[in-house]
Formats: sequence, structure tokens, C-alpha cells
Amino acid sequence: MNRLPHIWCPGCGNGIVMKAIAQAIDKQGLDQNKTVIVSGIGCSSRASGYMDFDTLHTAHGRAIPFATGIKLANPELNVIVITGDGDCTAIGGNHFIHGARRNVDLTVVLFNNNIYGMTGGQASPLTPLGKKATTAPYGSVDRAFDACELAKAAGATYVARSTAYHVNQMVDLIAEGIANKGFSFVETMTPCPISYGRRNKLGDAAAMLKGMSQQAVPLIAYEKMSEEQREGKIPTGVLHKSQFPEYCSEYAQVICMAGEGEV
Ligand SMILES: Cc1ncc(C[n+]2csc(CCOP(=O)(O)OP(=O)(O)O)c2C)c(N)n1
Ligand code: SF4
Repeated sequence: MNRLPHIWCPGCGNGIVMKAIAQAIDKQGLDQNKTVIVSGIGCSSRASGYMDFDTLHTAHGRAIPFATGIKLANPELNVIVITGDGDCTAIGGNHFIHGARRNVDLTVVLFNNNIYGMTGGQASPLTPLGKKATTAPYGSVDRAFDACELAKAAGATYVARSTAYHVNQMVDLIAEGIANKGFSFVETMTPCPISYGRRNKLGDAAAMLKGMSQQAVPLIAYEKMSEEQREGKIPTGVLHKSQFPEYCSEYAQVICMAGEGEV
């Protein structure tokens, strides 16, 4: 880590997720000189600037295409993407689904604080129905995406979810995502007590973390619950795994064929 002190508000969960990524990198024994962190724009995306790797702090919503370019140019690199819920599923939503569709070997860690934090609390596609935002002062009437279901439907080959309360699980899930050769998506629920919690009367950061501990249910238990019991709960752990050829490997074959003059 360098460039501290950071910009985050007291009680913000972003530091917890950033540390979990660093621990997952360590757990997988990745070479620091062959690991690149790419982020978009937002409070969460500032994390790349605090991590002692080659890092790119790109444009809002564009971390995945930048990361795809890096991975295609040098497939030996481990490329990890840091993105917020607005960054990933609003302005960057198209890049997100197409990155997953192509199964590019990236590990995308979504810092989901349910709001646009950096710009003061506008609703994002992951703001739950009925929750307040500056752009939804009476409560949002838009249905929220389930980002994990979206990743799975778009073709991601590894999908998982954890929360800032469940740090050890989060480290393990990100590490497993790094090990997957393909598009890995890990949604991390993280408290934003300032732009989201305060407006929705969710209490301080500790109360928000406690809320997450009560919301999260391991997938196996979640699947056994009735629709009624699922109300207000979110499934966590590994949610999906599948096999599909990785994009850069497929692309390398195309380059080979083109070099040999095959059509
Ligand atoms: C092209 C563009 N549009 C809008 C903005 C303004 N902007 C900066 S951060 C942000 C939202 C960030 O929200 P999110 O991605 O959820 O991240 P968080 O700050 O909550 O971590 C917006 C709209 C921008 N920087 N660039
Ligand atoms: S506004 Fe929210 S997400 Fe941004 S630094 Fe503050 S607490 Fe964290």
C-alpha cells in the first residue's frame, strides 16, 4: 500500500475490500510485477491508487475494456478490476456484460455500496427498491439488478458474493476467482454510511455491518428457504461456476491462423 492517507470517510467499507484483494493476491502467490490493478471512477475505484502494483485508474465505467486490452496485449499478466456499482452496472453495464460474454481472464471485484458514493448519493442500478437516494428522495421505484445473476446470464465462468462483515470468506472467494481462467466476478457488499446509510437510516458503520451479517445467507441454506423467508436476504458464497474457452487463448489461435494465411 502507498499514497496513504486515503480519501475514504470514517466507517467506509472500501478499505476492508481493498485489503481482502491484497490478501487474496498474497494467498495465490501472484508476482507483484505481473499483477495489474485496473479501476474505473468512484470512491471504490480510488483503491487502485493505494495499492503497490502497476495500476490504472481509468474512466468512469471503462475499467473492463482497459483491462481487456491489457490482458490481450500480455496474457501473462494477472489483471484484477476494481469497480463500483454505478461504474460496473450503469455507465459500464455494457462493458460488464460483454466482458463476461467473452470470458476474458479477469477478476472483477464489485464494491457494492448500493449508491453513487463519490457524487453524493444518486441511485445506482443496485439501489434496492424503496431505498432513498438524492435522485429518489421518496424511495427508488426502479427494480435493482442482481449483479451476480447478470454476470452469470452474460457468461461469467465464476460468480461469487460476500460482504465486508465476512472478510475471511471474501478473501477466499477473490482468491478462487483469481485462480479461475476466465471472467470471474465477485460482488462484495460494502457499507457507505455517508451517502447511503445516513439517508436510509441504517445506522452507523457498525450497524450497517451487523445488518449485512443478518442479510447474508450461504447459498445452500438460501436454496432451501421459501420465497417468504428469502425476503431481505442475499445468497453468499460461490454462486456459479462453468467452463468455457478463455478469450485471449482463443484470440491467440485466430492470430496464429491469420499468420499462416488460413481463412
Ligand atoms: C463519464 C463520467 N460521468 C460521470 C462522472 C461522475 N461520477 C464520478 S464517480 C460517479 C459515481 C460513482 O459511483 P459508483 O461507481 O457506485 O462508485 P462509488 O463512488 O459508490 O464507490 C459519477 C457519476 C464521471 N466521473 N465521468
Ligand atoms: S461516500 Fe460512502 S463510499 Fe464514498 S468514501 Fe464516503 S463512506 Fe465510502
